[in-house]
Amino acid sequence: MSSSTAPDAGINAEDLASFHEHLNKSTRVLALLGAGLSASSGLPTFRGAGGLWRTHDSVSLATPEAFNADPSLVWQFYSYRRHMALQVQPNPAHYALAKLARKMPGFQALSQNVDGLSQRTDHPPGQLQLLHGTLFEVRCMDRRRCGHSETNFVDPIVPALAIPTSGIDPTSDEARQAVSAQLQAKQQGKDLDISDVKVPLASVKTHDLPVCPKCKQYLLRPGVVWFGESLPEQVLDNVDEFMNAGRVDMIMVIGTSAKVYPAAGYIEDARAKGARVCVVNMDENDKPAGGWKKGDWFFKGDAATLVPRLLEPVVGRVEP
Ligand code: BJW
Repeated sequence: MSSSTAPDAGINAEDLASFHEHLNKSTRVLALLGAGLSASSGLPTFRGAGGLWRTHDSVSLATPEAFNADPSLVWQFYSYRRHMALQVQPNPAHYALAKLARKMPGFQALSQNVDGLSQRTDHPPGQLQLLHGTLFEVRCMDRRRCGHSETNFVDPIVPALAIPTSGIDPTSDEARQAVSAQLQAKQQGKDLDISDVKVPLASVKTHDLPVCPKCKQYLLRPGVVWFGESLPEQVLDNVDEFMNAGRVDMIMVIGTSAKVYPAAGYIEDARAKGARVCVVNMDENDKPAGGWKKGDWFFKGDAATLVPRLLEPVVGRVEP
């Protein structure tokens, strides 16, 4: 494995040259995308430092069991994430990948991200496989009989799930004595950060949660893939079709811990089709499950900085 570190000092010139030489010869390329791609846009990742929502491990809220046990808590988690995703912007890596898709018909991005940022670039939808769904589709809990699903960008999706701002009177004693960022935000009428356990969380009654407009009986739920659930059939078919269509030149593994399956398994599937593996990550411990192989690249650092530089020979300059 070649490895490049210290993005501030620039990418190791030899690694960059060998990556560019291979990219220039490539026609069939995959990119497996994870939460680290959107980190510098301002969205938290799942595991590690940003992975705690209040006292809850984010992964533990992403299950049907968590939703069934406490739909209000899980909806508050997803409503917060929908709100956050709508506040932030795609970063240069999202744009560079979209440009690669437009320049290279044999490129497919396999995204585990549900934040909708890639879709807000002009990434062709046919070259973006949303493995874990999207925050901006919601569907009826009764999938089998009702089956309703809809695209929904309404924020908040129902009034009870609004992110509290509750401005306080700036002339009050409370305001004058405010020292914490939370209180100052409150003064200015800014969103409170309900991912912080120190900020009180309103109790939302189940009957105030979004209800299916079709059957009017069951709750709506976020259109994402939770643990134990199957990935969207059409998406799985699209990936299989790509894998079975011939040799794969390269798979770029960008900002993912590559711990969740079947997504992580696509790295070895691509290798089996001849692909060289290029990992872009802040953490060198987040390597592919099968370990490093000869010919792999590891570029350490922020995806938003590295990906545009890696793709520059094909996509040109993408300005930050
Ligand atoms: C940066 C950076 C910067 C930070 N720049 N980098 C085979 C073996 C074992 C288990 C299984 C298996 N097959 C299936 C399973 C079970 C299970 C599974 O994988 N379990 C594992 C935990 C072992 N899989 C499933 O249940 C899947 N369903 C399925 O397979 O159905 C059939 C079946 C069921 C049951 C048994 C067998 C078969 C469904 C998986 C759904 C995952 N859903 C989630 C939630 C989506 C909704 C939501 O967003 O809330 O998807 S979980 C969560 O993890 C989310 C993510 O997409 C996914 C991956 O996380 P990601 O993106 O990698 O984030 P992080 O935080 O882990 O990593 C961020 C990385 O970025 C880090 O490496 C940082 O260093 C890096 N980074 N800043 C570059 N600026």
